[in-house]
Amino acid sequence: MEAGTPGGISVQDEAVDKSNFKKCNQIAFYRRQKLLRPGKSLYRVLLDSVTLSDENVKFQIIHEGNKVLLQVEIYEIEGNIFRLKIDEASPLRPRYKVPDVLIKEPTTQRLLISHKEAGILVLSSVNEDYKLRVTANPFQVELQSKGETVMSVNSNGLLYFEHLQPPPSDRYTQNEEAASDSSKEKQEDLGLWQEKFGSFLDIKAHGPTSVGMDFSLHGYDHVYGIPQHTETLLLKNTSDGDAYRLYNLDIFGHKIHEKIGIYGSVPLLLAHKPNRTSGIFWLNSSETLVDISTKAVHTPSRSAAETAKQRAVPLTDVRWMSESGIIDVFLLMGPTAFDIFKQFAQLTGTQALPPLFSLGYHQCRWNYEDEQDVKAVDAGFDAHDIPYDVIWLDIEHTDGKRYFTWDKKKFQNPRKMQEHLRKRKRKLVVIVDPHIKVDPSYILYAQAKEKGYFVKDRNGQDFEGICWPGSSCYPDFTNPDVRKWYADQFAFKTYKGSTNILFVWNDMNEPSVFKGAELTMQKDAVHYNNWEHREVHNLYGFYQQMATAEGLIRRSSGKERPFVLTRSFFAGSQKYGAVWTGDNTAEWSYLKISIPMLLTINMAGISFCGADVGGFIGDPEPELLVRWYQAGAYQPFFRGHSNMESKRREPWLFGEKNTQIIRKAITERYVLLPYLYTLFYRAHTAAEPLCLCFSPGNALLVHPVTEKEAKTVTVLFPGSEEVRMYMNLWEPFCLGFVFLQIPVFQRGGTVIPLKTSAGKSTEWMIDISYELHVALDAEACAIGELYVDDGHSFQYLHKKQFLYRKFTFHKNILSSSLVRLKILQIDTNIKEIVRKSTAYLRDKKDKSGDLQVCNTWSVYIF
Ligand code: NBV
Repeated sequence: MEAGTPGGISVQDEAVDKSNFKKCNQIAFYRRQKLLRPGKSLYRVLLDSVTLSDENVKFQIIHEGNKVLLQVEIYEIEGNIFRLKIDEASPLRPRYKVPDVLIKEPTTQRLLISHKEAGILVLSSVNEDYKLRVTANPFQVELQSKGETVMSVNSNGLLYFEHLQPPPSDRYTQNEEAASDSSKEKQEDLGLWQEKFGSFLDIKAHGPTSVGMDFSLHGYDHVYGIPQHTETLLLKNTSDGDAYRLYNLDIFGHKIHEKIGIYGSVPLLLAHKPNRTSGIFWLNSSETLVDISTKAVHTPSRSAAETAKQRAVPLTDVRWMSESGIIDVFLLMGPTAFDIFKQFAQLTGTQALPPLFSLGYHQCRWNYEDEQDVKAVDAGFDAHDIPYDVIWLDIEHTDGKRYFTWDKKKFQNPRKMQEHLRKRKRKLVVIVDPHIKVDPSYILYAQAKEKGYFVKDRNGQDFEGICWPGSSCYPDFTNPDVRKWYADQFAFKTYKGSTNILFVWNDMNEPSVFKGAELTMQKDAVHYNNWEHREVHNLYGFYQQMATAEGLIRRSSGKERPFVLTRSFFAGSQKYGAVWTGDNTAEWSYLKISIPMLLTINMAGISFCGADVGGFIGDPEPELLVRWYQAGAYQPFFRGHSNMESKRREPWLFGEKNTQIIRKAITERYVLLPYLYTLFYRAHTAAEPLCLCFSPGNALLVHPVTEKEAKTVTVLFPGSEEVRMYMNLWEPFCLGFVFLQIPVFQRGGTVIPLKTSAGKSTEWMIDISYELHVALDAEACAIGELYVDDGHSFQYLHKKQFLYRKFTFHKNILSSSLVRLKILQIDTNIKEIVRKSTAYLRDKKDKSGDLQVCNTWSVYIF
């Protein structure tokens, strides 16, 4: 992937060299686990060992083959969640248990043992709604809700647990000469104590440590989640190919419809059937593979007469396999999809409330060259009357890729440049990658080296890898002291040339290591408390974003909300900011796949996500760029970005017609911000994901156009029929039916708050009035809400300084009730709008009889 350029490294081989990355069968723990086929499990419960406490039920299970004992703990957690933990009963050394992802130790409820005989143990939840039926031989757990089996655990006998062993004395690594060729080959094939991939050798100091388990989801044939893959929303059957891989990797030029993991992972899978949604959260940060297989099972007939009518019920088997750690799995029982989102947020936290500016449009490029370039691009937006909030600087703004510094020739006076932007009510985002240039005169390197803050290699030396600055070391963000030190680097007096309009972008934090195995860090590198990189790999980016967000909060003495974009993420990353889908390509298929990819990330708790508008790699044709703006305008994080080798693509470079459509798309976004911000408030406080059913929130249904020269688009309204709409990109017009540029619908029964017009940026819009869009349902009613605060501080939290109003339209009157008020001025404005809207609607009714009612979706002209 890399080629030399002066001062560092540059990339640009657009095709992925697939041989750099493993296929499933090149992963040793996967091969080992796959030797275990579905069948009767060799694990048996020792019923005598069962103990019950307020907190949990514990018992031991024994492997009939190797006689190793495992300790099982079952917890019921408040809010319809069950937790199953399995660890070795007496491990040689402690195994890794993922810290810092759960926001607190979950509150447990006492389980009751309602039955214990004949090899069966039945545990009941306090309210008796749920029962866990534990079968002793073989060990299996069935989770029932009011008599209905929802999920079963280990019913295919795939519980797999490699216990820690001392290294065998005749291990061929120690006695290579003596080992026979065939035993060498066998060992290598199983990859127990070492594993080769190309020229890379992973030495496993603690030997094989893999864990796995199967779950059967009864009645389900729709499963979702486990980002990040370039795949469809509905997860596919993996029986005939690769498993879904959760291993954060930097795959430049990644292809679509592949199951290899890219950049970030959230090990949460959701299963949906008509009356129930369930979730499996597999809390493990080592490399993980997920096999999915859906089949139809025939339910046993109750009587001979029924035989002919045997019902085929779907069943989805999900097999999780991780390289290391323990089994720590949360079974989220819903029963609704919204309950699942709440349950996951109860464990891992909700979306941080972003500063309002970050919901505006972001203009990025690798790279905006210098101060003049930044000013010119900024001025271009005003000259072309296009709103935008943030301009971004990529790696070239630094002094030789030393983050927290500036290239002194190109950015002679970064503060002055920021003051210029500040006057224009705009912000700056700069990139801060994790790798640190090996250079004793670079203060960051010197300090971290001296304090011992870098990740170590297996020999105890600082791990060195190649990245943009050349030879680089990697801060060990898993260490709380390192995170604190890193956060301190963002203090205004330490980060020279930074001001409070500067925010941060964390890239390359999988971590990306050119020339490393699969272009990432060696698994045998060593972190804080002696944990190997293999244990924490998927957490590296999560921790860097955590430390960065903390730094931005601290530089404002705890007053201001941070904005941090990260490429790599894990469960819980929503607490620290936004994520994006990485290096996509300027092709129609990438625009199309970005939609299910973003919906999947949303389902996994991270609402603030987006894809590079236009496609990062290559040059989009104008129609694609325009369509991408139209889609991006309705996605939570909205940033145009392009690669170093792509042609410039500021929105006004494609002729007046295209500029006009892009202007319209961005302007619509700004007009919609009150609604979007309210949705973020809901995500933040009530864990409601921003985008579901292609819709931001539940009031709008957006159907982005992802096809070239689209003339029609078929829209499937939730719970309703398909409708074909006619499209015209260049000239929206009406002909009996609605003709649109892109279809955006408002659900009947909703009120959405908007601004009456856009401004140059969010800060320019403070005084622009609000407007309410009311779409009535069949009963001529509608409801909605609006959240407003100062848009940047934590005062909404500490001093409850915000406005939250609910709107109701009923019996021809639009009324609004105050949920919370502290911002008087805005509220007077809102009350006035409500009064005027009611008068308007009454007037309309008087003139034309009944108000127009729309019981499904009304068209919101875009
Ligand atoms: O820092 C340069 C790029 C960045 O523009 C892009 O958004 C990241 O995903 N970065 C990757 C590193 C180089 C990619 C070839």
